[in-house]
Amino acid sequence: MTVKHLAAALAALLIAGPAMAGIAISDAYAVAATPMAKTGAVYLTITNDGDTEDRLMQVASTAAARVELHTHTNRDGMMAMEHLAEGRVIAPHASHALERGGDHVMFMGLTGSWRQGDLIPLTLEFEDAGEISIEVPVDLTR
Ligand SMILES: [Cu+2]
Repeated sequence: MTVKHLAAALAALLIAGPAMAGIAISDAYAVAATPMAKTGAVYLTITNDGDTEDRLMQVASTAAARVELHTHTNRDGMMAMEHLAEGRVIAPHASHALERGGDHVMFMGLTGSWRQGDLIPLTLEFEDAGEISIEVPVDLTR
């Protein structure tokens, strides 16, 4: 392989790269009911720019004893929370919003109080994109 061919192969790899990890996180914010609350939630939007579906498998944080991906269900008019043990599939070229009344990252047993502007560490683990770590600002005004 000539140097020129090698360069072309590397360029092809670089172009192919983003399609494999086509997950972007946006509009993330964290809320707790009161400063004394023992639970909190994070809402955010996941965008999959890739050509294949990906799956949010796990969530983790040092900010709480337990962190789980939850959704809300409506059973006979009763709203209940459910642990999404299988995670959430993100379709290719689509966005999925974790929003109030729907999916959320649930923090149980907060290690400290959440005040306006605090940054909450959160790691999202995707099947294909791998681990994405972000810092989520507490926004009690939303
Ligand atoms: Cu929940």
